[in-house]
Amino acid sequence: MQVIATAGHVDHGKSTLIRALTGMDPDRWEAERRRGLTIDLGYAWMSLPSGERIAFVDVPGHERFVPNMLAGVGPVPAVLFMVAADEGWKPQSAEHLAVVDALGIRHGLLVVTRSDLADPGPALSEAGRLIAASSLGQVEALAVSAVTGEGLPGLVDALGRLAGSLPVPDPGDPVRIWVDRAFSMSGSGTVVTGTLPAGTVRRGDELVITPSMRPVRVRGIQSLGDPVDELTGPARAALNLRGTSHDRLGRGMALIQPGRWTLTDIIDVRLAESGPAEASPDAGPWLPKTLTLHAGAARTVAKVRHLGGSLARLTLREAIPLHVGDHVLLRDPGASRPAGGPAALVLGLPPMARGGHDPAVYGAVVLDVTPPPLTRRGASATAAAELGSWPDPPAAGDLLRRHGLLRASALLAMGVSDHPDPVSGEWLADPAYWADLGNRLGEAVAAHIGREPLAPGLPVEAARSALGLPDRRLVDALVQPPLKIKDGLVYIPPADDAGPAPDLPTTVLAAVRVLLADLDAAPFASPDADRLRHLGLDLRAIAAAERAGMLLRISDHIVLAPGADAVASRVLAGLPQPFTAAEARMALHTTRRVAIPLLEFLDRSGVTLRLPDDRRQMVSRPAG
Ligand SMILES: Nc1nc2c(ncn2[C@@H]2O[C@H](COP(=O)(O)OP(=O)(O)O)[C@@H](O)[C@H]2O)c(=O)[nH]1
Ligand SMILES: [Mg+2]
Repeated sequence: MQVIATAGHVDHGKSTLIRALTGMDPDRWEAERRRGLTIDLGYAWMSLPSGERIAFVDVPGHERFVPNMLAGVGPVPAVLFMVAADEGWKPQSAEHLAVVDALGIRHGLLVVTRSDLADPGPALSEAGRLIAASSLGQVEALAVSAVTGEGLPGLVDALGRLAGSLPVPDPGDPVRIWVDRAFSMSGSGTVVTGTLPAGTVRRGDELVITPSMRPVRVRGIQSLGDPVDELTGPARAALNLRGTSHDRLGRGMALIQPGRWTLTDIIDVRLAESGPAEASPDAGPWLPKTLTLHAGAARTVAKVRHLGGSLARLTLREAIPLHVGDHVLLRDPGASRPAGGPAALVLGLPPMARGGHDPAVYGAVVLDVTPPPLTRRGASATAAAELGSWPDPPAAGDLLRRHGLLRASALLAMGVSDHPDPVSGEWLADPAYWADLGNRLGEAVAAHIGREPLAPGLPVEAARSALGLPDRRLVDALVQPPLKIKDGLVYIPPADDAGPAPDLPTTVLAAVRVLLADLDAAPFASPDADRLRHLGLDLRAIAAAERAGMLLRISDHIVLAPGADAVASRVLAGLPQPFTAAEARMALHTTRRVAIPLLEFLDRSGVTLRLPDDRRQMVSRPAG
């Protein structure tokens, strides 16, 4: 099945065409039929010659009912965009196209209706040109008359091609049914209908209703009028629910698969690319303080905080189930500005698409559904700089860089299932943050020894709280040599090589052991000033450690493990002679900060000779 929504200005023949295609009247209400005006969403369906079925969601074109239109179009992958031959492009043609574009809908047909009333040529070319500049791009275009029937067989063929070209979502995708109706039916109880964009729902499934997160059981499923045992999206669904009554349900709620969505009332978004008209990139898009946010069939009020560039933080009045990468739409309901006004700058459509009328509609992509609070000074700018580099949709690595640590289940609820191996249990960590935590644990243990030389070690709970970790098991996973953990204490065991312990204060000894463990993993990654300071190693302590033979001091600021100079000279002897400092740096896998003082140290030790052109050459081949 495919689900396709209509779009287009009021009275351009949308409902009439759906009636002609399906034999069903999408105008369900008596008032709609009496007035000949679609007010609410209508539903009708047909079978293509291939057997594939198409469910139509017919939307109102009148500007007063744009919220209903949005609820219909929000969850669908394709639209039938209609323009009347005798009227041409109109304000709601522009507004509906802006909506389609903001939602990022990429599939559709252009149908010029009422071709018996006027030459469809001008409407075809004007609408085709405007649509081509939207997310729909080049679409197949045809002219029809629902009155004479002309063009209808061609439209059915085109619908077949459109249906065949639509992406096929994975049947295992998480279920999120956007509710557009809820009612009670004698005999079956509570029924909700909605669009299921992807995933599979089965009879007997337990789903959760947002925003209350109350669980409900699917007692029965109907689709296009027939009972079915299971249904895979895209589809129109009517679900008979146990565990709730219809008056607690309504449009904009969603039925979601537990654990697969984040119910959130605060999100970071990227607004759609602004057109070339935007004057100053630093000023960012002009945005009202409050907008209406539409996601799927849901609608709520969003308080807007501009972060910088095209990035904004939105605080929602009601929580909505979202994934990162979801397209949402922001609308200024009160806005009616002259075309080309500031809001037009972020519309991403050429001015003509707006038909001289500014619909004040913004598209946005959700980047983070659990954004960290912006408390520190300059936090907005930092957030904008960080989010600005994220792809759409963001991946696990991006989210981890921002959050440091995340449970795999939380990431799944954000809509990201691919992730690196956990560091412990289901905890995922950003590699740089994790390495930093490991360093800080060593520092915390060394500092603890300094404060309480006689204590057997740092309690795990104290370590957890010192590092601000959410789970004690993360401390276990962070313990690396020389640290050990036993009986709930993290400690540094005495070195097991025999010989008298160097005559150093316990604090210095503990800190040096932590340093040597770093250098064991990366022999030429000399600790930086911060690391030395955090470990409590000042110049005096370093000099004492050097006298005790535990560290090799290359310069005031560069310390390595004893023997690192011999290792370096073996590596450098393997290079084509003479060699440059850059070649040495690469061979030693280190930075200029370490390579230059190390080479100077080797010069002084008579291991290398510095040539007039600044290259170096080994003086004597090492024995080993
Ligand atoms: N002559 C003619 N009139 C049409 C055609 N399609 C629709 N109409 C008329 O146009 C008016 C608006 O149609 P409707 O389907 O309600 O438009 P909607 O608001 O876009 O759903 C109605 O009076 C229809 O009878 C057509 O192909 N030819
Ligand atoms: Mg209609």
